[in-house]
Amino acid sequence: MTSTSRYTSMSTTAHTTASDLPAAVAVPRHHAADLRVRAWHSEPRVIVDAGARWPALRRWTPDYLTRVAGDRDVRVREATGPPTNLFQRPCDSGWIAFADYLNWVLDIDTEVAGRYLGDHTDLAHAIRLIGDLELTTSYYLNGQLAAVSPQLADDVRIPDWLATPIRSVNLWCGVIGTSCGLHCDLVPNCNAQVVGHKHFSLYPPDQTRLLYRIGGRTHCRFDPSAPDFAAFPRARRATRWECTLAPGEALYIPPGWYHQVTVVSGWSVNVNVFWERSWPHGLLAPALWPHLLRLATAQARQRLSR
Ligand SMILES: O=C(O)CCC(=O)C(=O)O
Repeated sequence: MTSTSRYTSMSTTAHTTASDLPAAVAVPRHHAADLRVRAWHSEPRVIVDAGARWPALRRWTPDYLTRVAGDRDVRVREATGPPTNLFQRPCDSGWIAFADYLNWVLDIDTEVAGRYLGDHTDLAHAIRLIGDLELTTSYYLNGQLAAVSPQLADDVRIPDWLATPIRSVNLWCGVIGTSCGLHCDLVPNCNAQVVGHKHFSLYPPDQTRLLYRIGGRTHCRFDPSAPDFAAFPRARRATRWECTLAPGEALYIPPGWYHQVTVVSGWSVNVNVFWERSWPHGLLAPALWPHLLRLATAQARQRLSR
């Protein structure tokens, strides 16, 4: 990682921004005690107190993260330009000490602190700001939490929303404007915020036709953070849901729901939990059937080859 020539002068260009999107449905907000996750039919929910008892919430300061995990090697995605849509764009990945990665993150956090007077919910502002920084290279950390650090894994509490086994628990850490790109997962997902704020644009599985999926993949070409309705006209008709998570809050994302997740604070750390799918999950969404069939075939092949 280089620490030079990251910042150059500000520039402005005319383009469509997230503020040009049609109004969205606000994801309903619940307390954990009231949450019922149903396999057949479910919708996203923000759980406002999901992380209330996580030790991570009070422990994960830069000093603590550096002390307990700073010398661990972590794998980061690396791309030229700003850190937007890092799962759709060509990326390299490489290993770096967590402390060095955190230094890069906190350096940018300091840089934006002087300029960022937003309320940490404004997606368009976050995207504009990271564009203005003109990063020549950007990075995103995403790895299995226990592999990054067993001690950090002890600081989280897995929600008991579903009876199926846990598939993976992942750590995400990035700077303002970082996003994964619009995609869906085929398994139930809880995304819990520990440090900073993240914005979620979500679309139900029945909107698939309007989102311009890439080939047979679960990623989309349409980008809600820079909506290009000339190239993707059907997307204007797509029903979008949205929410922003603050520390201690979590979002339940049912299988098949498309989501684009974007950091809207200087830096962000969050943890996501994937559960195994119980069999009815996703069956009511025909757009997912080809993916589910592929998944079932791959699993059957795996079992046969054992
Ligand atoms: O937090 C992110 O950037 C991406 C999270 C995500 O894609 C997920 O939870 O499925």
